Amino acid sequence: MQIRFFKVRIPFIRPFTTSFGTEEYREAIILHMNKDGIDAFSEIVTSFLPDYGYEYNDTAINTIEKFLAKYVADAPQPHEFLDRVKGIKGHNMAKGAVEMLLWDYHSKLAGKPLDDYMGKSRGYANVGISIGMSDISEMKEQVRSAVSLGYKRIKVKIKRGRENIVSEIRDEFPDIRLSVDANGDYSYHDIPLLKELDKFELEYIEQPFRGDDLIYHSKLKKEISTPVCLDESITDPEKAEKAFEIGAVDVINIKPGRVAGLHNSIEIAKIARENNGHCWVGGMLETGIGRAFNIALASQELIDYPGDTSPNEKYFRKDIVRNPFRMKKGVIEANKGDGIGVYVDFDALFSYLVEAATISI
Ligand code: OSB
Ligand code: MG
Repeated sequence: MQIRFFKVRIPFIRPFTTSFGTEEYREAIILHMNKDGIDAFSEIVTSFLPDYGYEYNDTAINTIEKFLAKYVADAPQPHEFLDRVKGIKGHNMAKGAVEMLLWDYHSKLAGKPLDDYMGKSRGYANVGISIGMSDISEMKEQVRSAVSLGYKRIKVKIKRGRENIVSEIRDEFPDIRLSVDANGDYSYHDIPLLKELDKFELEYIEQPFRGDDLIYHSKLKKEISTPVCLDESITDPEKAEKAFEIGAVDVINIKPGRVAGLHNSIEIAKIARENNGHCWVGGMLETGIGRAFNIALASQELIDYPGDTSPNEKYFRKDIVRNPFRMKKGVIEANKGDGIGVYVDFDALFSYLVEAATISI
């Protein structure tokens, strides 16, 4: 059997800026495997830089080629695959891409849409949007447009020193469900600064402190009234347990890539529920392939908050799938086709291609 890699580079319509930097294009890696007549796909959600986490595109490809691919030849169930690679530390995004390839394969084999195959689905995802940093007038314009399109929650990126983004947007939009994401830009000494944000009635503040922290987040939670959401810090179900145990978190942004796939994503959603917390599904600026996994997960009844699963047409002029998601009134319906239910547009994919490789297993 073979696994094929396609590295594509898709320019963003407008650059995406977070506290860790600006990206002008998304360099995505698509995985493909054909087994017993079934074509399965998935996407590695790393970027070309180790900026969100330590993994990046080339480490992910390398990890899959060297250490993970051999465990896929007999197409194990996703959880069996995770069990087999337990001894390989970290590299969750590499593992997650392979794990999701197996979910697509098995749901197609079962003849079911992924959201139904995975668990109890409501059949649609409640959708919010993530807005990158730029000058305040441009950000307000994007918020205005998102509100008029019906997004159920608006998240804006912030960083230390740009707290004015919050006051400016809250002033113009007093009633919207608003959140902020700092991608770890604040430090423990900034707690007074973060306390200032309480008056803006944010739905939550996402990842104020470093991606490896739980302790300072738990200290922060004692000082502020705004709920705390963790993204980077929650790398597996055990981390989620610990975060609730020490009072470091109210809400979890679940990204299947970050936690090594959908199996752990569902475990984390259960943990959030058991602890009276909340959870939603985040995004990594994926193509329509990665987005399909996110939408299937976000459709699960266990997921109770609107996520960052906006259609990616605001990022890319042309997707690499023939049936990209469309949002209506803040809702995206899960695909009805087998598996991820998106169909790859190979002309589009090849037009963005920068590298391809095949490994035999
Ligand atoms: O922290 O949620 C994040 C994009 C790249 C890296 C980190 C994050 C994000 C987003 C984008 O917020 C959300 C989306 O995919 O629409
Ligand atoms: Mg985030």
